[in-house]
Amino acid sequence: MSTLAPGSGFPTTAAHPLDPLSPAEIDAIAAAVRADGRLGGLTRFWGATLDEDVARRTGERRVEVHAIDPEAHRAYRVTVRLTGDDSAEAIEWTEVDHTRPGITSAESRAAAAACREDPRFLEALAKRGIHDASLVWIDAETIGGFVPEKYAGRRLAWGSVWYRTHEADNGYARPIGNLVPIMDLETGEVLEIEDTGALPVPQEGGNHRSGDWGPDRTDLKPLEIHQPEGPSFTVDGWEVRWQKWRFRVGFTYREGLVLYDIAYEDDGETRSVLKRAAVNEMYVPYFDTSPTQFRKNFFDWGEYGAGQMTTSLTLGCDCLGLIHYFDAALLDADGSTRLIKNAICMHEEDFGTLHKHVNSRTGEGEVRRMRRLVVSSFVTVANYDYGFYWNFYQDGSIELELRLTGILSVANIGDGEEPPYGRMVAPNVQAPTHQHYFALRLDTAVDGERNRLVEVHAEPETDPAKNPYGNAVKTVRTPLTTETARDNDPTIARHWRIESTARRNRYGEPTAFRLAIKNTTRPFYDPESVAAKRAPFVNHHLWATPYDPEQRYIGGEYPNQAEPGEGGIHEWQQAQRSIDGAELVLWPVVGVHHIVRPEDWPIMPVERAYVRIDPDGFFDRSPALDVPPPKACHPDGSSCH
Ligand SMILES: [Cu+2]
Repeated sequence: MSTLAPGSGFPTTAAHPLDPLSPAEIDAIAAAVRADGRLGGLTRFWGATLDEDVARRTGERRVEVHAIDPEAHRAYRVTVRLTGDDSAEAIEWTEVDHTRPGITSAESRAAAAACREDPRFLEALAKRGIHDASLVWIDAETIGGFVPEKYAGRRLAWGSVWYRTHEADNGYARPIGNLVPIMDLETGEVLEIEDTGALPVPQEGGNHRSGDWGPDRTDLKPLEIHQPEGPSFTVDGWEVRWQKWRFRVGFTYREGLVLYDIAYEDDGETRSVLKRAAVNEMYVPYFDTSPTQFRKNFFDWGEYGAGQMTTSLTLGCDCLGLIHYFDAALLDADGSTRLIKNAICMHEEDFGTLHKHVNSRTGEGEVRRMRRLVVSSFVTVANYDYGFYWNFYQDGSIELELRLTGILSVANIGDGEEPPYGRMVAPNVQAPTHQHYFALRLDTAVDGERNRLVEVHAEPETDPAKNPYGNAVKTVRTPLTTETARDNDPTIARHWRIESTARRNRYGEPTAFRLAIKNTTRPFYDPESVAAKRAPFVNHHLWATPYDPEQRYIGGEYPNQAEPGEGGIHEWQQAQRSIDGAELVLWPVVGVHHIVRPEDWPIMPVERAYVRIDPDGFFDRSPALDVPPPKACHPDGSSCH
């Protein structure tokens, strides 16, 4: 059973400078930008994002908006000041390269519509036996690194093409191979159609509704969550308190769910841990050279926007129990305000054993059950669905759980052919091997604004005098004092400590949290490839920089159609600034190398990846010793609840 907790919806009080933009504010922002008069009627907007640095320093709410004027082939980054009472004024216009802002939903739709009317495209469909273009989907895909010379300077996309046998059919199960339209997103022109030969259109459907693959199983009994006394969390506007944790929830156009000012209430004292936490970028390269696949490498946040693609969660399905939902508001491509109902879900979960010990001499046992608070949202990037779960635990730890599900991005393949760089998932359908990289941004604040980064690993004691039995293994701590990029190595227990510069624990050590990246991979492609040049940040698993309000996105401000290698953290780090006792920003990069399984089809069971942020000498002992025993625990251990 699931119930809506009181206060769900869009918090109506804009009480804090970091609160997400409200629908009324977004209305005012769009009106202020349009009032200037320099933009044409077809202008598209790419996001409205609060200037968090100004908001934090001065309390003033300034917003950055991108406006793309397709008729003038111009784009602007407009700074808008919210002046209170839901009014706004545009105070600064900076022209930016019109090819560079991310692709808007309006552009995607217009490009698809243009294809459906293009005689060359219709002819190519007809060659494949498709005569109703209304059943064809065309997704506008970013083209970075593959802009044809003759179209330099144009705002472009290439199209992936999908077929449905009827309106309700899953198009992502029927890829149309060897057919790629190249589209100008401003003029609406289909510049050319690449047709490298018709392949058989996949015949097997990939729908996944109840009953599509036979009757549903019938032996599943109800499992219900009851919270008769209400949730253990409290919510005030966008601020949350739960089990000594407190933080603010936020939402941005580009990064989606953001958390601010994560702190722990320790014996009446509020101790800061993280100033800001978000998934900053996603990069997904594919490893197939076929004509419809070789361009596939996407910055899903910087080239589209996580907020833009965040989907509404549904009560009782995504989350169980007593649920608090936060709505989110967005500036849509056409300048209207879009409210995403239930964009962020918050609920508690039982998470098994917190700690346990049985005294086998006396038979006395102590066990505590772990509860966690889960703050989550889902982003649907065309076929794929990504879940972002920030888990807070009673033992002082924080975890980001990444969940990958949805529909694989597949390719059409000829009869009897074997995919050289993928797996077959259905007749004439192969799923290319690919990777998912999630780059986090963590602005650290462990017991104060200034932190130190220390790398830790295990190594054998090499001094024979100290190691008479050969069993000595040292834990080596290496301070990282200059901005850097490090690689994970679980075989030597490598992890990182985020140390306070202001506080020590009772052993004299700096108080700290430990960062561990539980899932990693590395790029395998040629260093000269487009993917390698476009996303150098995936070459390492942890980047560390000093805070700079201008350095917000690990892959650069505008990865769309960027010159490969232009912008981003590898450029910032050339300055080799000190991070010793700095306002530290950490950028963990979590990679998943996805060798597809037939069982990932037609809809992929959730795959998980993790980042852990655990207290490491932040407390003097376990902070969970005051968690009470379960209420009804039978002495024979037969049932606890
Ligand atoms: Cu995948």
